[in-house]
Amino acid sequence: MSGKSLLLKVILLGDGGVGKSSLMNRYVTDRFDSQSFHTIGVEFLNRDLEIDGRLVTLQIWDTAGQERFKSLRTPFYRGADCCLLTFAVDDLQSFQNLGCWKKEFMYYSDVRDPERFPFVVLGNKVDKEEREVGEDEARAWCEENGCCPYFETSAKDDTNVGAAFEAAVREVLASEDPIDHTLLSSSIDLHGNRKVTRSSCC
Ligand SMILES: Nc1nc2c(ncn2[C@@H]2O[C@H](COP(=O)(O)OP(=O)(O)O)[C@@H](O)[C@H]2O)c(=O)[nH]1
Ligand SMILES: [Mg+2]
Repeated sequence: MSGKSLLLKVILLGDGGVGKSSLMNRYVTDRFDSQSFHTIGVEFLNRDLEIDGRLVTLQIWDTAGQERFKSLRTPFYRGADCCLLTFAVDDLQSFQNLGCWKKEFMYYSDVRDPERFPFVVLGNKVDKEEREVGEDEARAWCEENGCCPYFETSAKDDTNVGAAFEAAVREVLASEDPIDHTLLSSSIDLHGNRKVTRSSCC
């Protein structure tokens, strides 16, 4: 894809181990590696896509390690256009922490219009047989928390990963004035060298 695109920054938030880095890497590089993703330590990856005839550069920020570097939260979150709240369907605690991550994001990101800020919820690892969180339960949480779209994903099987990121773009395009966004050339950026660790909310 060539030409100018709209730059949208999306942030993956959620407990350590739910699959944030795996989702980002599945979407951007179409790969899944059960061993090495948590050692790559990239800050963000870009992927270009076309949604409803518009060229978009999705800049996906992976938030590992923020709990150890609290001062980095604000610059990480600031300027985000959408937040992907992620839990693993085989990890009840990660689901129970969603509200906490949402609150933390609102607090540190300093968004202009909290009521209208777009969130998308991802229940990851649906390929696993043992579940601790049902789809109905997750959908009910989304209804109660601003009616955000919900996707059951698997970074491993590539289930709904593209659909979830595309929904994030649609949410942003539907909710915001696109003049706010920077125009960019198409590119893929590998940036940063942060050591990735398990994180948990609050
Ligand atoms: N079965 C399964 N395992 C996954 C999936 N996504 C991630 N994982 C595994 O879960 C672990 C944590 O994933 P990672 O992406 O590092 O989680 P993060 O800490 O949220 O970035 C790794 O061993 C991944 O291979 C998935 O969709 N299905
Ligand atoms: Mg990670």
